[in-house]
Amino acid sequence: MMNRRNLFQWIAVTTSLGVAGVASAQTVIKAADVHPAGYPTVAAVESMGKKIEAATQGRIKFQMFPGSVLGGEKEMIEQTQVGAIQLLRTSLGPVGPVVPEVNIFNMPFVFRSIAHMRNVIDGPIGQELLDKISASPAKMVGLAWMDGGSRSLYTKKPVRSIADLKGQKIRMMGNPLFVDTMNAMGGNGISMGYGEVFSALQTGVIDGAENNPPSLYTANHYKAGAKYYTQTNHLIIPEILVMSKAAYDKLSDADKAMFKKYGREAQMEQRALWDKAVADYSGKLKAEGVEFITIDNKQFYDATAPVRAKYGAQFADLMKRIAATQ
Ligand code: GTR
Repeated sequence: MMNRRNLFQWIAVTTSLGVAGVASAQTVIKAADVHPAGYPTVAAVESMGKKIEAATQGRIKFQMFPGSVLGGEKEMIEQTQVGAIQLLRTSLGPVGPVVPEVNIFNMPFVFRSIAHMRNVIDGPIGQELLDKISASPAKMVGLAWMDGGSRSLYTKKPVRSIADLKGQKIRMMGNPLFVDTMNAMGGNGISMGYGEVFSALQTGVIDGAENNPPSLYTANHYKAGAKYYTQTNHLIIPEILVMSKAAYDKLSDADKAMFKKYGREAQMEQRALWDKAVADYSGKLKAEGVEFITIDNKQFYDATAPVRAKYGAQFADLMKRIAATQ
């Protein structure tokens, strides 16, 4: 007769066996994002996860941890490097301090437009940068790109000319390049995590920040007083899907190829969701009383020339190739 103890042992053994009765080790992929459920990046990675679960009949399982539940991007990058997170969608901004080669895409006005950025990331230069991440000592594998649109300023006091920005404390992502960018634009760049921006706005630690409309809306920063959105479009930073090298190295060659294939599909799927999100959230922000201020951004382009010179010197050839990309 099976006593209680045996029963538990039997359950433990049968659950560790596959349906056919052979041991089947299940690989669990923990995916993480600072954005909430439903955000384009989260939705596209979830869809990638479903495809991989279906293709492997559940041998590989996905768990999505959205909304910064595993920490801010800096912390999540560290967790990905040590293998505690297997798949991370992050802005390229905070990857710069870990893999300096990617800073080429983090420079102000390096792309002429979002269409230009997309052509670059979809083409050979995009692939080269993904490969540089994988070849670097950072213990991460570059899988695919995502779209973060373009970033503009949002402030409590309106910025209608470059002079209005003078001395305003503006939160930037954690990368010295961005602090230099804001300082060159006349503001006072302050580096902090995304999750701290809301209270920093409320308490007056900062006067504003900069981001795309979906982030401004979903992170509620406009509710903390940042009601003026000045269309500087000073940064067009692609986002990235990286895998922990420890997890990637454990995959078979066929599984590695599958992650890359579905990663690329996620890149395209996110883009369609993104364009819709930018339109939808811009409308919602306006409905909430956020004023969109148009401004000639040539003055911001000119002001940031020293930043491109400082950080771009090491990427001179690449900058030429980016400029030559249609
Ligand atoms: C968003 C981006 C996030 C995060 C955030 C930030 O646009 O999608 O990955 O980097 O900006 O400003 O920290």
